[in-house]
Amino acid sequence: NPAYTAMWEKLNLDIPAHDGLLEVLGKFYGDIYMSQQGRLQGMEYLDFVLSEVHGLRIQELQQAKEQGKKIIGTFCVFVPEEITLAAGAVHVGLCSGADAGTEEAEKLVPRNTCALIKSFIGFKLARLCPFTESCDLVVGETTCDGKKKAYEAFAEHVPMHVMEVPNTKSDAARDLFKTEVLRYMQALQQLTGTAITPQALASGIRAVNAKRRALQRLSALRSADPAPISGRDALLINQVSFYDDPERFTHSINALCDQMEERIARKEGIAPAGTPRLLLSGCPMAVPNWKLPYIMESSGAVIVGEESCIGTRNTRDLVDESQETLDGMIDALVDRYMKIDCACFTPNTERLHNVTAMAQELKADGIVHYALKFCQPYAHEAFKIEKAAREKDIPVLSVETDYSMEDAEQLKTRVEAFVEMV
Ligand code: BJ8
Repeated sequence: NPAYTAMWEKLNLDIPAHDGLLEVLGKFYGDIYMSQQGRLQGMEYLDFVLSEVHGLRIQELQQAKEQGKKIIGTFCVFVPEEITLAAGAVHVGLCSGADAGTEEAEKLVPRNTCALIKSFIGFKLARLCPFTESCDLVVGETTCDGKKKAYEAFAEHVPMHVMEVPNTKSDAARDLFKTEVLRYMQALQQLTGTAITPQALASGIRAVNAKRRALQRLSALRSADPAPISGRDALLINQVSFYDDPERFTHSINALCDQMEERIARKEGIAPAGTPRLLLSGCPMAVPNWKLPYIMESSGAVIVGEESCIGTRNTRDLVDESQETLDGMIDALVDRYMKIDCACFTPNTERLHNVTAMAQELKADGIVHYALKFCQPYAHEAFKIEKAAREKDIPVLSVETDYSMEDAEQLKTRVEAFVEMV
């Protein structure tokens, strides 16, 4: 499409390298997604969104910019989308799930940095990501050491605002986070020239709650046996939730859930009843990081949930909608965000409860814990998750990997052995 090429040129992408990326991505998607039998019809919408992720969606962002809207890029579910929407801006997730520009990235961050961080830096330095190039502001956060130090280097390449996210859940930590939410509001008001009103924030809260409710509904329907949807498709839905228009997305996911309900009533599924059911837990899997889910589902299992930020960690809690004043809404928002059980917190015992409860609700036969190589917070918590799950007789397979395909065979062997055992 020549219009897209012109748009990508305007965004200063490396056109030949970007064409190559789209080709690889298209093939990868075909192998992993289009090869599935008995997919829900509603997934066509997701196929379309994904095929147009660097096309139509970027065109929409450019149109929004022409209308004076600002585009905000984020890497973490601690950055409140409600506030972004209240300022009339567009909120997109930027963290990337593929190796790109690694050599360049390693000039900015140490080699033993997780693949997710190297990827977002690599995508920027190699001029491959039209989302990053569309951003008027990129918002980082002080979560893990890798990210917070990487943002110092990244700030030399993109306009950045960094939110301080505390490491504990004390009262002082909550106060700090509230200050940071207010500071983010101020930064946005300055950038957009829009004052955030109680009405606008209430509407932002309602829109994001509605999106989270649709994803909660989807998550709950996956407790059915046979599983109504594959883990790959559910992961894709969660991935797309980070860059699609929130209202359109919510509408489409609710329609998909209607289809899932009909399918469940007919006792049909994506895999036969009795297929081993696994819960995937750990680091976020940004698009197009589908390696491990694909390996799991081609080893005779079906994934029934994602305990991750691209999954239930981002959707489990809602913001109280009963507040009427701006300050009341901000407090409600802070309370909701302080419930996030990210491994960057110490202690983070609520996650142990949340993972095992989720495995039980979804009738999972086992948990696959996934940590990216060099990710300290999740590698540490793998031990705790194993112990907490063992106490409930839930088997755990702990996996450490990255975005390369080099370990695919070895992973498959381990996953197959685990699936036979559960
Ligand atoms: S709330 S999980 S999105 S910080 S994988 S970059 S932790 S070294 S991503 Fe996260 Fe927010 Fe927490 Fe969620 Fe560091 Fe680990 Fe890399 Fe990670």
